[in-house]
This record gives sequence, C-alpha cells and structure tokens, in this order.
Amino acid sequence: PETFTYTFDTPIYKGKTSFSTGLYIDGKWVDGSKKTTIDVINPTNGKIITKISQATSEDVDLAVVAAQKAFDTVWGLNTPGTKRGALLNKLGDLMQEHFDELAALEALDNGKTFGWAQDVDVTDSIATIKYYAGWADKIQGKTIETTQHKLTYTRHEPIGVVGQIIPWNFPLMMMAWKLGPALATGNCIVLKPSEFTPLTAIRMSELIHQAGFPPGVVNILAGYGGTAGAAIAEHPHIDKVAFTGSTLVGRKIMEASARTNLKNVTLELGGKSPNIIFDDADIDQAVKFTSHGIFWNHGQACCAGSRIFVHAKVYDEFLVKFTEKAKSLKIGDPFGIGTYQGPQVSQIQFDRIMGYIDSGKEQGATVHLGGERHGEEGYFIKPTIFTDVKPDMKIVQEEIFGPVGVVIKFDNDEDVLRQANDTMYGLAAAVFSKNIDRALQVAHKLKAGTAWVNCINQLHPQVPFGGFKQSGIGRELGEYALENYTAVKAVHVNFSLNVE
Ligand code: TXE
Repeated sequence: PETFTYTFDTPIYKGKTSFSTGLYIDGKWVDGSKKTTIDVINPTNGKIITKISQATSEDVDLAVVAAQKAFDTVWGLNTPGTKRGALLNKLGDLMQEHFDELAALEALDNGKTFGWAQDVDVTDSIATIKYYAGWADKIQGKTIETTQHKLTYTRHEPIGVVGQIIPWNFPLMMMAWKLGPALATGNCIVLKPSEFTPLTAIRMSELIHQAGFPPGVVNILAGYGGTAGAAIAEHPHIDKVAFTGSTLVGRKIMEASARTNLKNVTLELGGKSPNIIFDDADIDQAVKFTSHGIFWNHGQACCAGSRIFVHAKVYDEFLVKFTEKAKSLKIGDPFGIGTYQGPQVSQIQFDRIMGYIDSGKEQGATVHLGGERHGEEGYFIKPTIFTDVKPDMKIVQEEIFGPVGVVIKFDNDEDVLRQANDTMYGLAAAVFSKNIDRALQVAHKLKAGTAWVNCINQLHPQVPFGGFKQSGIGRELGEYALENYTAVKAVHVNFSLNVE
C-alpha cells in the first residue's frame, strides 16, 4: 500500500505524520483485494487529502479468519487479563505520545477544531482505553449456592470475533469506546471506520501494532457501508456487532443479524434531545450550555440538545442572550486561532442540513439567526436558530445533525414534559432549574438514557451512555459496556451420586 505523508504548518500546530494507507489484517498492512481506493476529502475546501485502500467483503472474510485464529490461539481465554490490561495501557501511552498528531489528523479529516480534538476527542479516547485497561483483570463471575452436593459458578467469557462499525462525527473517540471494553474482555475485532473519516483509525492500527497486540486481535478495514459494513453485519462467523450511526442503518444491522446467525447486536443511534430551561434557571449558565449543546462539534453529536424549550417568563431574556452567544462563535479554519466551529464533515451532510433549513422555512418557521452557508468554499454552515415552530414540523421531529436548534416557548411543566418525550428518540435530555426538586422530578420523568441537570454534553469513561426507544440498544462506557462483550456461562459441578 501507499504511504500517506502530511506536514501540518498552521498557526497553532506544526508537525508531520506518515503512515501506510492499507487495510490492517492479521498484523500486516495490505491493499484491498480488489485494489480499489477511497478518496479522503478535506471538508474545509472539498479537495482530496489522500487515497486509502478500500475493503470489500473478501477482505472482511480474511480479517474474520485472522481474528478467529487469534481468538483460538493467542487471545480470548489464552491470554490472562493482566496481559490484556498491560497492552491496553501501552496503547494509551502511545496515544499520549502522539497526542497532537492524532488531534491534527482528526481536525484535518473531520473538520472539527484542533483544540476540541485535543481537549475532547484525544483526551477522552486515551482516558477510555486506560479505564478499560483497569477492567481487564477484574472480569469475574459468581459462585451461586444451589445444593450442598454441587458447586455452581458463572464465567464471563469473551464472545469471540466482534464486528465494530463506527461513524464520522467522533472517529477516534468512537473507536476507543468500542475497542476498550472488547479488548479488556478478550474479544478479537474487525473494525470498520467511516469512509468519510478513516485517517485516525488507520494511524491507530500502527499504534496498536506497536503496543504489541498479537496479529489478528485487531483488524481495521476502511470501506463503504453498503459493502464492507454490510459484510460485517451479515458475516456468519462474526458473533457480535456493535454499531454507532444512523437509525436507518441500525435497523439494517438488526435485520442482517436476524437473517444470518442471530449475532448479538448493540446499537447507538440518533437523537432529538430536549433541553428544558425553566423560569428559575440561572440564565447565563443555561445559555452557555445550550449553545454548547447544539453548536459543539457543529451539531454533529447524537446527543445534541436540538429542541430547546424555554419557559415563557424567561423566553425573551434567554433568546437575546442565546442569540448573542451564537453570534460570537467564530467559524472558520479548524487550525485557526480561536475557531469554535469548522465545516460539516461532507457535501452530503452539508446538503442534508441545508435541506432541513429549507424545509423549516417552507413549513413556516422563522429563521431567527443564520440559516445559510458561511463563506464560498467548504461545508460551513452558520449557527442557526429557528423560532415559531410547530410540533409536527420536520425540523422539530427529525435529527438534523448540524448547527440548527429550534427554540420553543412553554408555560406549563406537565406539558413541556409531554412535548419533550414526544419523539421516537430517547438518547439524552437536559434540564435547567435552580429548584432541585423540580429539576430532579423532571429528569426522572424524561425518557432518555442520559439526563443532564444544569449542564449538557457531560461524558465520562466510567458513566454509561446509550439510548431509550429508537436511540439504541445496550450501553457503552462504564462497567455496563463489559456486558456487551461477554457471554455468561454457568458451570454445574456435581459431588455426589444423588443428583437431584
Ligand atoms: O450514517 P451511517 P450517515 C445520523 C445523523 C446523520 C445520519 C446520516 O442523523 O445525519 O445519521 O449519516 C456504515 N451496513 N448519524 O449516512 O450511514 C457507514 O459506512 C453496515 C448519527 O453518514 O449510519 C459508517 O461506518 N454499515 C450518528 C456507519 O455505518 C453501514 C453518527 C455510520 O454511517 C451500512 C452518524 C450498511 N448497510 C450519523 N451503511 C450517531 N449516533 O452519533 C452505512 N454503514
């Protein structure tokens, strides 16, 4: 495979990166079996950064064979947890050594700012890998009392070969969330990054290799969803698939599992998260987090607080301050000084978001701020605020996945709760109120996997994250994620002739 070399010469980062653009299968970098490639596009200008190898279903087959062999010989039950933990810790150390390089690659490929990539993506990814390193030697079953003639216990065994399909909004972080618990528990992996943002995953294949994971334990194959992704979802020898992406594709993954080998499926899908600001909220605090909730990562966050409900008594004050805040966010080059918002990830996403903005206008909502592209080239969209919206408008019901929030006035606690829960999604929700009784009562009644009180977008490796309703199945992060990657075996040992 070709080597990709790139020199960053920006006001805030100078450095060089160089790595193979191949597929990482069985500890080697190889071309795709059809020798085809994927163009990696720079979202700030639409130009090609590099070409990388493209995996097809034949490559997925090769990776599954390598993973199965590794599982049966050098990984799985053959490697003690302490060794797995040490390797994960080593990987975390190597990521720390290449901290700025990984952040710069993420910013180049995805369009997020270098600063955010440092502070969130790379920092959280390292923390997650190290957190699961700590779990690797603490995977334990139970001894269960049955009768005095028997010893009965459970073992939490690794599942085997797991497929992991990840999206483009937090490429490195989604990879860390998937690799950490799967490796800590002893599984082998076939991972497909998004075709839009494969660079950090490919660079990580080198760090994984350098850390000393045996060949075949982790295989990384960039490829398109409809081919390589579908091949993972349908593979008869993949025992589990973990997916983060759209609800539409999540359904396809479940269908593929049902049609083939009933592989275990966990899904982390979309959201249309409510953010409720009561009249007794600290308005400055609410404005700060509301802005972060919808505009951070250019709105490309599954938990984005995109439906902003504001109590009538504070609506005017909130809207003035929120608008000022949104206007102050600097849009531009991800490597520019003080940039808050870079481009959307791709032309497709840019077009989707502009389509939603048009539909909001057509259905009679008011564009209070933004509503148009920024600049002449690249996929930049101005922070956008809609007011005068109706519950059945597309911009109120559907995930836009861009810097577009709808602000809705309310004056009744019961009714706002009903509206907040009036969605097929249930990923996250936020409540702002200085009355702790009111805030917690509402937080407990919100149908969402995460409820934030007087904050937004708080994520920690130790704390589970995942969706109610059509936002997903299963939980990532924390101790909970270990369950996704272990199969519980009950062992009954008999001491007597008199088995009941
Ligand atoms: O996602 P896809 P897209 C939402 C968000 C966004 C919309 C579309 O609303 O606007 O989805 O984004 C792989 N079998 N989210 O189309 O296609 C694909 O290659 C197996 C929310 O880019 O779901 C990529 O690796 N895999 C979200 C991954 O699925 C398939 C993050 C996600 O891409 C496949 C991203 C198939 N048939 C988008 N088709 C979140 N939850 O954070 C595609 N893929």
